Amino acid sequence: MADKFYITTPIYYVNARPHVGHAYTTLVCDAMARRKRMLGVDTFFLTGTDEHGQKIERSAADAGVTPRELTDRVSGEFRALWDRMKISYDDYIRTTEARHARGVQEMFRRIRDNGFIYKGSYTGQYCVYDELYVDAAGAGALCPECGRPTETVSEENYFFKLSAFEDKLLRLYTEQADFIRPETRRNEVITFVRSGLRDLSISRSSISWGIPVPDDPQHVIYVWLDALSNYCTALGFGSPEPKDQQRFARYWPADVHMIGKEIVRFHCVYWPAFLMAAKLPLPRSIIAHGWLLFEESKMSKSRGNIVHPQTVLDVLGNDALRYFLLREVVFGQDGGFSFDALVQRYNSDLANDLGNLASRTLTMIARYFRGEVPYPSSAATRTPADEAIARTAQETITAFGRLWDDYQFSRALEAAWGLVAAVNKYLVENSPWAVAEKGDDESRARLATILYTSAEALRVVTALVHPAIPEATARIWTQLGLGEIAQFRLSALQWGQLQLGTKLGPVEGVFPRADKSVIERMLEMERERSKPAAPPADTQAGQPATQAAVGLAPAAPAPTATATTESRISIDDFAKVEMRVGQIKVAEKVKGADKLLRLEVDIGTEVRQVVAGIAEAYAPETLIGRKVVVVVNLQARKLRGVESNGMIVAASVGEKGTPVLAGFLEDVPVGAKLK
Ligand code: ME8
Repeated sequence: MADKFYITTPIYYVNARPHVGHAYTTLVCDAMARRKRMLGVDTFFLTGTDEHGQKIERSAADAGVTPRELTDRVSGEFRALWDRMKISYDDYIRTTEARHARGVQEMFRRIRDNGFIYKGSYTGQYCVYDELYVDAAGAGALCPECGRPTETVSEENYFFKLSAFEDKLLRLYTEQADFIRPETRRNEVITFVRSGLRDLSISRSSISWGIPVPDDPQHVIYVWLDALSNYCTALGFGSPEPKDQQRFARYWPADVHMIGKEIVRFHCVYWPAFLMAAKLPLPRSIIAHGWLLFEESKMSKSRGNIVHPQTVLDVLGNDALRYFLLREVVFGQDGGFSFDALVQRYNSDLANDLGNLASRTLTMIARYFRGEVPYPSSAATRTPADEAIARTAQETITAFGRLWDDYQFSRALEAAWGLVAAVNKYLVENSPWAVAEKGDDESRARLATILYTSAEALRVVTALVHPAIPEATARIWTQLGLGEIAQFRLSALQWGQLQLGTKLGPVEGVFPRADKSVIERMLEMERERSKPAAPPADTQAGQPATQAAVGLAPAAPAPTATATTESRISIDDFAKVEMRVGQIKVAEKVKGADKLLRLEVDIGTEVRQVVAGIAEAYAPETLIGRKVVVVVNLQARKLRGVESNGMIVAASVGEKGTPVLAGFLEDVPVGAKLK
């Protein structure tokens, strides 16, 4: 087993207040860190806030405060929330700290001294929302990541020779197969890198809210180079202090960078390239999880559909939020958040299943054995039902570890609850309350065995799920008379360790049942907490674009007026056109055709090859993963010898009919029908 474990969350932007999406990433990391510590692994868990860049500078200006005031306030809010959620972080880095600036400058210097930085001039599009340079798009073009309008940047910059790392990165993804997980993300990254990497601008001279470039303070360092370096600077990278250097040497490279799927490119392409250029070891793995959706779209400030974790904490508590998210969301995939589902899970799994197991087992030991764990009867008199629980518990220990280590948190918890259900059934079938009525010696021995078996199974489950629901399990552990759960070594866990005669602590319920009114209460609290949802200022609204199609034919000229009444079609005519949401998996130029791209588009039921006349407006690599509208019931045609099975819908803008792909502001499932 590795002797150290270093895990990080993304550092969160301070332009928005924390929501359940941020809490999800952080609590997953916290749960992983807790299990590692329980296994005796020297663990370092880092989180923090990302405070520089144009986006933050503007948010502060909009709020009428200085960037420093904004960052102090919001960073403090994130930290207070993590403290309330008992997040066991070992350090909290802020990119506005001096220790960070020093480390980032050292990173820049190393990359420069190794010959990977040069000065050049950049004119192109920049998405302030994603803090991303966007390739191959003209003035006013929309960001391929978020769909917001980009801004033209024209300045002298420092450039990073990203193009020099294409082969090295591809080799990394092949040789270190679990560098990027899950597999779908890995494939996207490989396709992106294979389609060619351009050098990257890594400084800005038109903004000042950032870390100055060493020896050239007119420039500030690109916010993503600044932000990514936090994973090193927090450990002490760039510090002259021996103790910082030792910490860096001890924990770097990171074992897990946990991120949401939208920042994969920064972590899996830019970050390893920066590290290679600085001649630093690479992280062991980057794990990208899916999004939490609320009312079916990605929970985010700009959509105004966030849930504040505080609401759930106020009403149902920390463990309820943690358990729900770890159990309900299939890790790696998008998952919906709803108050109904939260309360249902809480009541069925926590209040009913685990809560009942704990309270009846402990109450009966208190009542029938004066609060001391009883002696089970000799092996010869144990029943197959007793043995089955022991076996299930032992199997659950193994299965839980295997699933958890494979990031299948939901299935690991399901396995643990399988044991809970088995013991609850065992209790019903063996009715210790009825056995207790009898009072003869044999019945007394039987009662002891049943209650020992349930208490031991309860101990096993409690230890296993402590990283997921730390507070209630700590209380159950104390009630079992076992002291501090954090001191327990999970690596030693096996059936039969509960010592006979262990004196129980005071018994109390851990999960009071929630009635239906709590849903309304939480919704009301959310209404109070959320400001009225104004449409985001930076969406595409008002684009002077008319719908046209690009696909089989080059972009059609933009119509000058909408159809007259006479030429309108019936709804039945329209219904003949079948349009679906597709996701681009592969994009490449068609040889010998300047305007055409060959796309492979997942339309839910199959992956289609479509040839689209959008090559002059979109670089292929910017399209991977993008969701588009596909006309799926057109007859197949060949263009330049390549078969096209459908058409991608786009607006045709301006005199030249520049195509702008139709898309969605909300996240929509692949295959969804348009009507
Ligand atoms: O991207 N569902 O910061 P950020 C699940 N500063 N997770 C979500 C989520 C959702 N709806 N919304 C946010 C940045 N997250 C950069 C990172 S790292 C060097 C710099 C989580 O405030 C998820 O982990 O936009 C996502 O990657 C992160 O918050 C983005 O936070």
